[in-house]
Order: sequence, then C-alpha cells, then structure tokens
Amino acid sequence: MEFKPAKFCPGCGYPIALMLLAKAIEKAGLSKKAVIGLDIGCALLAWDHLPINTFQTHHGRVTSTMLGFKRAKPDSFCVAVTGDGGAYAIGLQNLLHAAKRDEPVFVLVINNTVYGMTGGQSAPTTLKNQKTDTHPEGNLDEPFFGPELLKNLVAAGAFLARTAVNEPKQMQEFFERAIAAQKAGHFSLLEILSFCPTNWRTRGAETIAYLESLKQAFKTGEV
Ligand SMILES: Cc1ncc(C[n+]2csc(CCOP(=O)(O)OP(=O)(O)O)c2C)c(N)n1
Ligand code: SF4
Ligand SMILES: [Mg+2]
Repeated sequence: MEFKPAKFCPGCGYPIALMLLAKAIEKAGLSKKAVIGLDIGCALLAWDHLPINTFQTHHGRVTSTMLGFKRAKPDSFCVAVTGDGGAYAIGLQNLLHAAKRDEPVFVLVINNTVYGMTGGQSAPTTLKNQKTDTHPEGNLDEPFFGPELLKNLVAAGAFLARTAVNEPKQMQEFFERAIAAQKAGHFSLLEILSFCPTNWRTRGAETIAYLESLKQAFKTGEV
C-alpha cells in the first residue's frame, strides 16, 4: 500500500490515524469499495495522501455527503473524516440525525480540541481552562463529549468509541469494529484524540504528555 507524502504539519496525529484506517480497509478487502469523505479542516490535507478514493466536502457536511453516497452505492464502504469542530459544531445537526436514523456510514472524528486549520480557536471539545487563540486566559466552558451524547440515540448494533493516536492496537481494533458495523448495516463513530503540536504550541515529549492529559477528560474505550 503506497501513501503520497503527507501535507500535515510535522508531528500531526492525522496521518497516523489515516494510515491505520487505510490498513484496516485493505485488511478487510475493501480498498476498491471504500470512499473517504474529507470535511473542511485539516482533514482536507489528506485529499491525495491515501490510495483510496476521496471526496472533498463542505465544512460540517461530510456525514450527509457520505450517507448520500452510501444510499446511491450501497455496496460501498463509506467513511466521513472530520475534525471535532466539523463534527460537533457546524456539522452536529447532520451527525445527530444520521446517528438517530442508523445510517450505515462510519464517522471518524479527529479530536485535537481546537479548530486546527484556522489557527487554533476554541472548539466544542476545548477543555475548561484550556488556553487557545480565542481564550488566551482559558476557556470558560466544559468540553463536549460526542460519542457519549450519541449513546442514547443510536440503534443496537451501532458502534461508538473513543481512542487516541498513540493507542495503535485499540485504534486497529476499533477500525475493525466500525467496518463490521457498516457491513451489518449500522452507523458508527470513532473519535480519535490527536496531536496538534502547531496549535497546542508543544514540542516532542510535551505533545505526547498533552495528549495523555486529554485522556483524563476524554475517556477512551467503547462507549
Ligand atoms: C461554512 C464554513 N464556516 C467556517 C469555515 C472556516 N473553517 C475552515 S476549517 C474550520 C475549523 C476546522 O476545525 P476542525 O473541524 O476541528 O478540524 P481541524 O482543522 O482541527 O482538524 C473552520 C471554522 C468554513 N470553511 N466553512
Ligand atoms: S494544524 Fe494541527 S491538526 Fe492541522 S495539520 Fe497542523 S498539527 Fe495537524
Ligand atoms: Mg479540530
């Protein structure tokens, strides 16, 4: 499996998650049937990174675009890749209804706790007291827990989970679970806590420590 050079910042978590996603798709024999939608945000930097067909969609509209594709081509494997802002702010309405209707799409949320592409503004996932460009004295709100919010909406058979880019085994297992959910006709959402050293203004080990600190607030595992 060949990947074109990534356009992400050095140390970004996106290419780690995307590489494991592509490998899980290949392992499941779905490389030809898979279609990946990329929301606006740093997800769009993956447009020619993977040897898998991709769509570029509008900000917050990747879930609805990919569920439309799935309805048109039911034998495809549809993935909607989005940032936390795209999923839980501008795209929340689309996401809630797709989950409630048990649409057979896989939503992959890369949660870096900020609006990464636009310069590190606060997002719904920004932690209380976290300093961002728009909250230099610290965010005032509690963060938003996407998979937990969907829990009471989804049908039996849907898959909801959270992991982190430095948990490759769990990521691999959850990709397999999400693929199985779509094969069985169900919705799935996996949130991956991900490095954004550019906007966190961290370097090296500091970046890993910051991701580890996020796990205190955002519990990993199946929801
Ligand atoms: C309708 C619309 N509103 C705002 C924007 C500007 N915009 C582009 S990316 C982005 C935020 C992306 O944040 P997130 O979804 O968390 O993705 P990340 O870049 O962090 O991976 C915003 C607000 C846009 N492109 N379209
Ligand atoms: S801004 Fe953050 S999320 Fe975007 S490419 Fe750079 S490190 Fe990755
Ligand atoms: Mg983000």
